[in-house]
Amino acid sequence: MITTVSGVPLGRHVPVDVSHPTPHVGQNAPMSVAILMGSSSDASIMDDAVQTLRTFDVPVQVRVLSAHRTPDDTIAFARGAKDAGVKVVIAAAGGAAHLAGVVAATTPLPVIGVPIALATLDGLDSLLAMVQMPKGIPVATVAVNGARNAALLALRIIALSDARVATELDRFIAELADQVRDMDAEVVSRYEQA
Ligand code: RP5
Repeated sequence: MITTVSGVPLGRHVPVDVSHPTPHVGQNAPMSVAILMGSSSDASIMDDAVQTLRTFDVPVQVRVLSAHRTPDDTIAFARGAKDAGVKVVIAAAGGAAHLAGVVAATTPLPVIGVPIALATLDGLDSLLAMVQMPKGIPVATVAVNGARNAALLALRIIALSDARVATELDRFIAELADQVRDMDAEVVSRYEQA
């Protein structure tokens, strides 16, 4: 049961250790989601995805794999991901962000791209590089720095074949709605008094 969704805001900033190439979460468990990023500098954004998936008790593997700096490692990982038990890949990169496209080209798994905003161009470059994939090889691109939605989309995919995750997602969505109703009540009350 997810008691932390409303109690602890998803996205609290816990550093992600991406310095070691082996998974540090669910090491002996079957993998469900692989979170790839082009650099450890992306981890501060992608931590939100890691924490979201952990909140739902979905095993996560986090790796730094660069399409241009470690292309062989990236392709090797992508080619083996399905047999390794990965169900969904989340790929985050900034700039000429081809990581998600390269991964999607080398695995049949669904790939969710997270465009990372760098200091120049505010992430528009990353967004266009991911979202404008030519037809044939899809990357489901979320918003710039949209790590949490990437995780939630991955959870929706997993929920198609995992009743527990489906139930937890339903509860999460209901809690989101309750939070907005609370906001509504507070704002209505504030302006009624004014
Ligand atoms: C991309 O280049 C990475 O995904 C990162 O967003 C960006 C900058 O990388 P660093 O120079 O910080 O390693 O490949």
